[in-house]
Amino acid sequence: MSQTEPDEQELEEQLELSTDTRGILERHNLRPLWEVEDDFGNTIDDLEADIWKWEDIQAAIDGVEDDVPIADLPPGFQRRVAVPINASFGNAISNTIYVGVQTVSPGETAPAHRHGANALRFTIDGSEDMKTVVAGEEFPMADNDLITTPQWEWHDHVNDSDETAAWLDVLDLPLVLDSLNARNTFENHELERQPVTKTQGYWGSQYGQGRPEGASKDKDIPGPFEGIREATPPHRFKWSEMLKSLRQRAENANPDPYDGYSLSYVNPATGSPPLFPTMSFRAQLLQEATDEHFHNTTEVYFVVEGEGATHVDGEALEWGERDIFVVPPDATHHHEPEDEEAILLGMTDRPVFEAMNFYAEASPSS
Ligand code: 1HN
Repeated sequence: MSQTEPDEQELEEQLELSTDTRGILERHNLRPLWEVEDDFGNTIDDLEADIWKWEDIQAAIDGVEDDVPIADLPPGFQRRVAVPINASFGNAISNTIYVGVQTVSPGETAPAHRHGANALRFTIDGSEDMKTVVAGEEFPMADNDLITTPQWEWHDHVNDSDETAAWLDVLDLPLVLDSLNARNTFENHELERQPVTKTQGYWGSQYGQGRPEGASKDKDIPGPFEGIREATPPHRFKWSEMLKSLRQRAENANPDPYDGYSLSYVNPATGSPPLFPTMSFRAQLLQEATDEHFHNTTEVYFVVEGEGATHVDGEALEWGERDIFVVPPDATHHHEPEDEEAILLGMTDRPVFEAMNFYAEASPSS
């Protein structure tokens, strides 16, 4: 501290409030800003980088599957899920994005419900006979398919195959429940399985080549939310097609310096990213190390294929297939595939920042 700056003691004396003023403030639950400003931003700790290895997740979901049938779960979300918990946050991998790894055994159903949080499934072990039913349509879950469960759509998961299915659930749950405090937007369906009222392919067909008038409002069940953006429809992004698009990109375009050959999933209602108003998703093909950068958003990754490392503020998170890791806000990071190539699913809360004109990004050298 320089000689000319008043010390804290002096400052507090200058700011001494009269007994009258102090009394008025206290009686009416008011506080001077300078006495509370240090409390802002302290409800959660700084998020830290972390990684969950697939072999540990696998052991956990196998154990949970052996021990607990879905039908025995207590009332609540009724999903058999192992949830990566970031020790620096407490109840999810980050303070905006939640991920979990869910299993459904052959013959089981995860019962129908709906909620205000946006969700998607990214299939880890699936098949055409493992179906998530969303808004009246069965969506087969083949490996690496991404299927949306937009807010307030009924959804249940039905395993008609003879293998246990596993997938990644991604929701904007911490944002919706912890920050927005929107806790009363959850409802169980009266039936375990919602009636299938649509033919397979219906939702995709209405948001592909042609669009009915007022498509974003064309939901069977109107939600309690008045959205200002085009609502994301239920949609299956087949991995076979996404992979083809990635390969075409690698053949014909230059890689993004930070993300490699990267395609963001589009909201089929708008034809552009983000997939949800709160979260955006990228399929990223890495063939060489990316450049370092940092930004104020949180990024969560799932390793679709390959091995490598992501360097976060000098610390290496070494990853292999199906690992899950998180890169916190403002951390300088870059990716380094180990062999020829790797593919990541990148997940970000950037749309929330962009909605507030608040997104910021830089590279350490600039
Ligand atoms: C949910 O609805 C599912 O539908 C999975 O499979 C995980 C975690 C919290 C809240 C709702 C699902 C969830 C969830």
